[in-house]
Order: sequence, then structure tokens, then C-alpha cells
Amino acid sequence: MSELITRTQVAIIGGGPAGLLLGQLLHRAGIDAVILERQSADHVLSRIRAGVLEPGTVELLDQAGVGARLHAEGLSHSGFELAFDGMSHRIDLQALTGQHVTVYGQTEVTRDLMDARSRAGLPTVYLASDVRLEGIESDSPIVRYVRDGQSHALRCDYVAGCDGFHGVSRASIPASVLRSFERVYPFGWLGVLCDTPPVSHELIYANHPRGFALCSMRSVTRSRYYVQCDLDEKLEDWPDERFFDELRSRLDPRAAATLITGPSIEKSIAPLRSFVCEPMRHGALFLAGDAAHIVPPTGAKGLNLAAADIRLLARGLIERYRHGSTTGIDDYSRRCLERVWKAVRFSWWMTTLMHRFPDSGGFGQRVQEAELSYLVSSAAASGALAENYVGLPFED
Ligand code: RFL
Ligand code: PHB
Repeated sequence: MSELITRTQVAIIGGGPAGLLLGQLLHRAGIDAVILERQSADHVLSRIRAGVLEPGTVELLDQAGVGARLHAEGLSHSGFELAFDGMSHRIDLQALTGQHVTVYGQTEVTRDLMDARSRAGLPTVYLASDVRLEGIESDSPIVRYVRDGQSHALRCDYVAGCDGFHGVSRASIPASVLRSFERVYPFGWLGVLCDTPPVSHELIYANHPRGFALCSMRSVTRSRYYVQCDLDEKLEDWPDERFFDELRSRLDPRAAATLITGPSIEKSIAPLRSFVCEPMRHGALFLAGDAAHIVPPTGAKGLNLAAADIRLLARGLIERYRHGSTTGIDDYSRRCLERVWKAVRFSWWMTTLMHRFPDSGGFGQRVQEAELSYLVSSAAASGALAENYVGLPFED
């Protein structure tokens, strides 16, 4: 069968939040894009991931015209709890920074973007297999893929690699050009989603001798809980009852006493990793989101960083098509990486502060306790935590 050839301005690989948001911002600026996604739309929506949006991410979703449901249903959180040593301490984001975060699931952000895309009749190719990038060092790249057994060639000006950590885009950059930086943590997060009211109206991050625990939520009737676990744990060894017993044992007594449990509707284990690749652009290919960097979820930064990349990439591409200027896209990698590294540092720091490390020893343990105690007793230290948690400012 012969290959079908089509053309677009920007080929977007990956229909997760980064790819969908880029597609929406480009569409509003009159720039054509096609999204190629390996999975089905239902599969993309079934992945339970992020829950906390920085104000800058909310603002960008508003600019993309997809903020209505987020504002109606998202929960505004002006603080969170840090629990350790049997006590809980509130970090007052509003008082420390004048800002709040919004609890609204990544699934809902993705759904809003998918709905906007289909309302506008924009092309997303789901179940696109064998995606290959060719000619990214030229000014006429081609993305080849197969759909329903038919081979396709998508000609374009630029390729946006928004295909996550395991995608093809980063792997298409020659190894001689790419530098990567990585830290793999010796534990994972076991997460449970359930239709029960959250244990507290704000998030609780708990450091406990048995390991880290996090009480989060998706709404006032849906809770999301995590416990630190070993990397070799198996889901089948964690029936709901064992999970909730473990969670309860890691919470402060007041929270433990009020925890309402119910059957899990999702349960998964995620390994924790920090990863950055440099540069985030090679020729006509731009990497964005998890394709370029991964942070451990402790600081709630992953989705927000993906949105921050897209903010700069969309702006650079719009400048290029409207005014013929390549300044924005030429500066893309440098500007992204400057802020990415600060979020990588914060996520690493918060992970180190809140988890039990198998090899930290007595000294490491005492230093962690001293840091937690300092953090909640010093306005300067709490301020630094809060400032990073709500998201560092964009320099423009
Ligand atoms: P995604 O979401 O991984 O989407 C990439 C898409 O690309 C597709 N794909 C391909 N398509 C075509 N061809 C190929 N060869 C392809 N290979 C892959 C995939 O199917 C997928 O649909 O990346 P994106 O868009 O960059 O978004 C990043 C976020 O998903 C991620 O950073 C966050 O979920 C991280 N994260 C959190 N971030 C926050 O900002 N706040 C949080 O509270 C937060 N909590 C979390 C998290 C991630 C977690 N896990 C599971 C790692 C909590 C957890 C537990
Ligand atoms: C979540 O709700 O899934 C969540 C919230 C905060 C985090 C990580 C994950 O730091």
C-alpha cells in the first residue's frame, strides 16, 4: 500500500497535557498542528497523575480558553500541612506569597483540552504507531507513522516532542548532541484513588519513621492518597485494607482518627526519578514536558513545568509565524532550562526532606529532623518553601 502524504505547520508528538495545550494555543493563533498520539483517548484519560496547579498554569489554561470548568470545579488551596513527629504544621501559602494553588486533576485538564480540540474540529490521530522523526536537522522534517495498517508521512516546519519520558522524540536527537542528568531514588509511591471525602480540606505531606505519606484529593468527594514504598513492591500485595492501615500509621493522630476509607477505584506504583536533558531543541525539533525532564512528584511540579515549557514554545512559534522572528524559538531551550533546574532542585530537596532513605544513617536522620523543625519555625525558610510550591515567577 502506498504512503499517504499530508502537511501541517507543527507536528505534535504526544497527546498528553503538553501536546494538547500546545495544539490549543497554536490553534488560537491561527497556526496549524496535527497531534499524533500512540494510545487511545480513553487510555490517556485513564492515567491518574497530577493534582496541583500553580497560578501560572491556571493563567495559561485561561489564555488557551479552557479555564471555565477549572474555575467552577477546581479547589482553591491557600496552604498545606507538613506533618512530622506526631504534629502537623500549616504552610500558609497565601500569607507567605499572596498566592494559592488549585487542586484540579490532570485528567480533567486533559479532558477539557480534548473537548476544546474536538469542538474546534482539530486533527488528533490516536493509536498512531511506529512514529518516526526524519530530517529534523533540515527545514522540512517529516514524521512517519502507521494508523490502521496504513503508512502516513506528515510533512511539517517544526516538530514538538511532547511524548513523555518514554517517547521517540528525545531518542531522535543524536547522542553526541544530548547531555542528560539523572537521579533515581531508592523508593516509589504507591497511590490509591477512592470516592471518599478527603481526610483534611488541605493536602498533608507526612514524614514518618515508616516512610512518607501524602493525603491529596481530586474533589470534596474524591481522595488521592500515596505512601512511600519499596521499588520491588507488587500491587497484588496491597489490598485496600493494608494500604489504609499503612497510611493511617504514618499520619498524625488527629488525621489518622478522621480518615474515611472506601474501595479504591485506582491503584498504582510510580518510581521516583529526577531527569533533565540538554538542550531541549535540536534543529526543527523542540522537546517539552516529560520528554525533556522528569521530577519526583513530591513538589507537584511535573505538569506545571510541562505547561511552562509550552508557554514559551507557543510564544516562540507564534512570533516566528506572525513576525518571521526566530528569537523566541532560538532562546527556547536556554530559557526553559533555567527555570526547569530550579524546579528540579526544589523537587529533589522536598523529596530528600520528606522521605526515609534506606542508607541515610543516624546523622542523615538527625539533619532531616533539624531541617523540618527549622522549616516550620523560620518565616524565611517557610517562605522559600511556599515561593517554590506556588511556582517561581516567569522572567518576562
Ligand atoms: P505525558 O502526560 O506523559 O504525555 C505524553 C504522551 O505522549 C504519548 N506518547 C507517544 N505518542 C506518539 N508516539 C510515541 N512514540 C509516543 N510515546 C509516548 C503518551 O501516550 C502520552 O499520552 O507527558 P506531558 O504531556 O509532558 O505531561 C507531563 C505530566 O504528565 C507529568 O509531568 C505529571 O503527571 C507529573 N506529576 C505531577 N505534576 C504536577 O505538576 N503536579 C502534581 O501534583 C503531580 N503529581 C505526577 C504526579 C506524576 C505522577 N506519576 C504517575 C509519575 C503524581 C504522580 C503519581
Ligand atoms: C496528587 O494529588 O496526585 C498530588 C498532589 C501533590 C503532589 C503530588 C501528587 O505533590
